[in-house]
Amino acid sequence: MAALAHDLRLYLVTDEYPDLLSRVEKAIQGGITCVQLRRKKITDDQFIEEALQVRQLCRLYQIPFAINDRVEIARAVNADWLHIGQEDKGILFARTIVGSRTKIGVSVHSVEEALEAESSGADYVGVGALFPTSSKPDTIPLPLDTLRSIRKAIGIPIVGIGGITEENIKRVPPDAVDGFAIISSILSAPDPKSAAVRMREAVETVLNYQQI
Ligand code: TZP
Ligand code: MG
Repeated sequence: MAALAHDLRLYLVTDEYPDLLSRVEKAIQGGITCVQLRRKKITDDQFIEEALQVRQLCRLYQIPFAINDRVEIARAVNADWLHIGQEDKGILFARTIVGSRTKIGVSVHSVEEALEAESSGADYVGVGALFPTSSKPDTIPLPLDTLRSIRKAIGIPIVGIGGITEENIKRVPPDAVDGFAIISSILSAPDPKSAAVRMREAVETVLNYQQI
């Protein structure tokens, strides 16, 4: 748990951005602690090609590599982690495909979903959206109290996601999360490396504050 929680601290999630690979590499150089390949609009063949490239980068810089949604591809490319949502096939199916060595994360929005994910064998959960975000316009921000309640209800690590910026990250309740998952605050920055450096500092400030 401690090692996983450490790897979850600054979790880069991808989206449709030009020059994605180079942005991801700069973000890694700036201090993100893991990468999730999340591409909703490309075919499986295109996804596999990109997955192999991102995997190579992650191996080079020795950080975990996660795949969003596409369970069979996660297994085929030997991803370190698989991340699934409530709308995807369930965790039991996913576990059957990827086996026990791949860690599985599940997006949850309530205590009930968090308890269900934990009892089904999830290794961590993503909770959000914490703040409004244009990266996933259909998502509704959760009350921060829900995040607190999820923290009390489960023992596996929690990653906060959704609209997180250097400014609003300070509003996340102390002790409620182990890490922060971010798309746009890093990938849409003119310089993803310096954005990641600043975001890593902000993340460490929040997470270290929790331990005092
Ligand atoms: N799930 C909940 S919010 C979100 C996802 C994938 C989008 C996060 O992106 P951003 O740009 O960091 O708000
Ligand atoms: Mg999904």
